Amino acid sequence: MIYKRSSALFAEAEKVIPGGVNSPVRAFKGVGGTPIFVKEAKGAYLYDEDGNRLIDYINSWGPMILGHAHEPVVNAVIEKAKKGTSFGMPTEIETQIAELAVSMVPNIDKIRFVNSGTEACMSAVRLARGFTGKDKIIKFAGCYHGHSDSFLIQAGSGASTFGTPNSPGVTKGTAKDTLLAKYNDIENVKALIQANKNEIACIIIEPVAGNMGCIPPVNGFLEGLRELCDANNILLVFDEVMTGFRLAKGGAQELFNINADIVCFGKVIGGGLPVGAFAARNEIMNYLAPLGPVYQAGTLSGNPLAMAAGLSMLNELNNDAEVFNRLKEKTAYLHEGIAKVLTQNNITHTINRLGSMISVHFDEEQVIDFDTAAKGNNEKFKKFFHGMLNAGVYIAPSAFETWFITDALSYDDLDFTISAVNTVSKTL
Ligand code: KE4
Repeated sequence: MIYKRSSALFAEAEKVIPGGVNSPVRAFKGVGGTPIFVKEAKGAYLYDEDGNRLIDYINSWGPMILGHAHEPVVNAVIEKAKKGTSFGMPTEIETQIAELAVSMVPNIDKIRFVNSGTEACMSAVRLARGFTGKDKIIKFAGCYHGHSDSFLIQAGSGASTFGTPNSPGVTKGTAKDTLLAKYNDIENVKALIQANKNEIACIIIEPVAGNMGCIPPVNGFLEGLRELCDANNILLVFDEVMTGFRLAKGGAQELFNINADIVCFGKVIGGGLPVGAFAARNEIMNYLAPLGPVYQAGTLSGNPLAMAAGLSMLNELNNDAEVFNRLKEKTAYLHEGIAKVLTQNNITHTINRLGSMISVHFDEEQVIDFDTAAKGNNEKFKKFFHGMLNAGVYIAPSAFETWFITDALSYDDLDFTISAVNTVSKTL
């Protein structure tokens, strides 16, 4: 594959945008080389600036679950744009998408729209702190909830596991209120709660982790968190920015039949436009301004253009009884095909999958948390990434990301992908 124009465009971008990108993961730092510039996309395919066609397994990191430029979504945006794009005043369409989301997702009475997953998770934590009157939060190593200060925390030194900033600009004062736990380790969570009695406002978790590769919860883990939260007056916050409207209509709450206290959304809910949201039962959501004391706001929150895209997307998913099964079956087919050819080529690997989320790890052992994900052979992953890219298949440019399956993928696309894995794995 030739990437001359992408390279030239990247050189120009670097002069006026930090690192040439508006979000770091796009810069290919995790795999080397220069990022691909996309010209346009349709269905399961990206068309880059050098005229290459790539089968897309990122789909804008999740939103394009029905494929790029999905007609009903595009038409809804075009029609809405003709009537104005934002007013900073209430519009009927906000109520329409809110009613639809509340009807699709269990255990929520109200929803507040924002402009990103970061904003949704940041606001959810503030609401949890305001509602409980407690300051500390528990997050999990390897889980990503956006770039709000409270989340940019790595494991603290020593047994205290108090957070320490993993980015300059995050203060020690902020970090001390973030406790870091191990994903899939309920005893570790229990110990943290014991060591911080009556100080923890919420536990925030990706119910299926997608930011250290795809890591499903082990049996009983989410149920254990629910019990610990109930016993200690702690709110359970599900960050469903990735899993929401992807694993099922009702997301992970429906799939695992577990009730979270606050649920965060992003990606799919916006149909490719900037939308995040957080939702809960009335008792909690009524704590939000202008009803209650917890402040949260946004100029473009609920703007009609983004709402038009999101409403169209949610309607498509809500009206198609088979879409989540099709996504699940396509992902299982891909899993089986990739596993078969990697095994035939004696490549040590493990594949994690749930619903339409999947990740390939060049790991000796099962990947169940950040530590085991970090043991993956990153050099092998880099070669794998570039080999697949040259074969015309675009996967996540990082070993710590998930592949996102779109319903626009045909079984021919999946077979093409499996064949590419077979060819590439002979070079690893
Ligand atoms: P945004 O602020 O990027 O819309 O959402 C933050 C976020 C929150 N929660 C989860 C579970 C997420 O996965 C994300 C964002 N995901 C990354 C991909 N792993 C977005 C890609 C990027 O940062 O450019």
